[in-house]
Amino acid sequence: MAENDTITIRVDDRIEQALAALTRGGASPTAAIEQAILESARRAAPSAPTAPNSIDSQTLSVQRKLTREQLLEFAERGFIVIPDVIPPDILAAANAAVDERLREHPPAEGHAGPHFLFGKWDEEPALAALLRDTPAFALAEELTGDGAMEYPWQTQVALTYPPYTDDRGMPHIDGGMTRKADDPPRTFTVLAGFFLTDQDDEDSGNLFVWPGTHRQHAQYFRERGPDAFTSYPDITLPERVQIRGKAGDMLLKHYMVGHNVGNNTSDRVRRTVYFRLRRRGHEATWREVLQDPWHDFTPLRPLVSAFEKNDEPGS
Ligand SMILES: O=C(O)CCC(=O)C(=O)O
Repeated sequence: MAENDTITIRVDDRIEQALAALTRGGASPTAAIEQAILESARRAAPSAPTAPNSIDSQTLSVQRKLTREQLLEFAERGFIVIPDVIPPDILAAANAAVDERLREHPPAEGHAGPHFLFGKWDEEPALAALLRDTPAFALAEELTGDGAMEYPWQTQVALTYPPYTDDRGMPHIDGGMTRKADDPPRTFTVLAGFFLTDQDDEDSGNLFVWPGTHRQHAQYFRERGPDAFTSYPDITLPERVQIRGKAGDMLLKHYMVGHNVGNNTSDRVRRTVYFRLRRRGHEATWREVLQDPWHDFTPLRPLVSAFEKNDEPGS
């Protein structure tokens, strides 16, 4: 990361950050100011050291701008992992919220494999905070342009209980593979994932992804038409990779990158929280989105010509 891509945030600066986030979410300016002050006071108060990797909560060094290399990597491979986006107090609160959800909805006794808990954004403040009260949303918005992204309506807690080995060997694309032909697919723009546990070892529940398949899938839908999205596209798959990250890191993944639940042969339950983000106006344009991997990503368009010269829609 280049030095001028990093900024030091002190507790007082968070008032400004929280205000921007809160007013964007539709709150009145007065309510936003009250909430921002309360939020800043809450953060400034000493908290119990429950975070897995405790660091100084008064001063955080976080990346607030994606580098050109990260933008290029996202465009080419379809995903990036940004380290240390989540401060320890927000991480600890999210883990506590997951503990609570698991008390209400535990997996079956002896369960091994994926266990998903879906909730509503408005009803899960400790999970929403991962995206709303950190630099995460602004970082995601850099892919679509300032002010272009919407907050999601849903939260997903993705857990993988060991021992689990994925035997499908195949990716999927969310939201369309089992739809009825007359129903529009539930496409979106970017998957934002937050690691609540370390996933930096091989087979520790890391998400499986097939790099670059967002571009292959778009090519397929240009050839067959977007209404062909009722099953997984018949493409030659590249080698899959495991997404690696530490608790507190954030994944940004292009919607159309093929992915799947990864193996967990570690001795710990894997925890990730996902949000499916849409660019404003996305839903009406799902046919264009499936054919043009840059449809929602205006800032990426000038960067992609190097590897997309002969592969642009309409060429
Ligand atoms: O378990 C994971 O991280 C992946 C979940 C997944 O593939 C999905 O929700 O579409």
